[in-house]
This record gives sequence, structure tokens and C-alpha cells, in this order.
Amino acid sequence: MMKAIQIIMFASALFTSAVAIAGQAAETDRTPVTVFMTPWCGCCHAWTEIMREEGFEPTVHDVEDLDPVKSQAGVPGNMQSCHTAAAGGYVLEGHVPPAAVRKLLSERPAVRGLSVPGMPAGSPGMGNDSDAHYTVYSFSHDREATPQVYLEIGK
Ligand SMILES: [Cu+2]
Repeated sequence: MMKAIQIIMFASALFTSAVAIAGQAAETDRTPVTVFMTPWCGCCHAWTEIMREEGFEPTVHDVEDLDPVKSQAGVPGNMQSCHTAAAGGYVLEGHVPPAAVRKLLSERPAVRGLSVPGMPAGSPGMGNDSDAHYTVYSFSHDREATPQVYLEIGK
């Protein structure tokens, strides 16, 4: 029962985040981001606060089991991290930097979403070190497809 509810919640977050972007100019200039995370995840919380500071408007849903959310979000196994979020109809997995999200939302490529797999040191919410080196990937609607490098940070 819980799993079914969480799956519906993510699908609805993805849809409403797309609609919110469409109506954004009239309402506010802050882009809504819906974040699914476990209640005990400190780095997820830290990422959410950085997104808020960077001008996004996060809404947090605490869930104890993120597997059904990641599955519904279509995050490939090797792209998984801690939290899973939705913004502008895209999936954001893990510590994706705000600049990458802004680029995604302005260019609107035909991808399912972005991921920073694992939790690289220095990424936003993991120390937020401007000298950090890590890779932001994009993944496709086809979860068998190989994720592509979207941005190299600090390289
Ligand atoms: Cu994390």
C-alpha cells in the first residue's frame, strides 16, 4: 500500500513540476523542486537547502523506502544516489548542482533526468567545495540506454 502511494506521488510530482514550469512566470520566479528523501538523510537535507539558497522552491517528502520512487522515476541502477527529485518534468537524482539544473531547464533536452551517482565529496550537500571533481550524467527515458556525460564539474 505504501509503495503504491509513493509511486503515485512521484508520478504526480513529475507532472506537476512540468505544469509549474509552464505557469511559473505568472506565479513566481522560483522554480519548484519536489524532493523525495529518507527522514534521516542529512546530505539530502543539505542539498535541498542549497537549492533553496540558489533560488529554487523545494518541497520535501520524507519516505522510508526510496526504491519504488527511484523505479517510478526511471533512474538506472548505476545512476542511483540518495534523494530523488523532480523539477520541470525532469528527474534529479542525488547531488546535482543547481547550475546543472538551470542548464537543463533552459535547454530542455530530450532526457529523463540528471544524476550525480553515489555521493561525491564536494558536490552540493556533500561539502559544496568549489574545487570538487565529479560528473553529472543525463539518463534516457529508455533505462537500458547508457547514461551520457552532461557536465564535468571541476575537470
Ligand atoms: Cu546524499
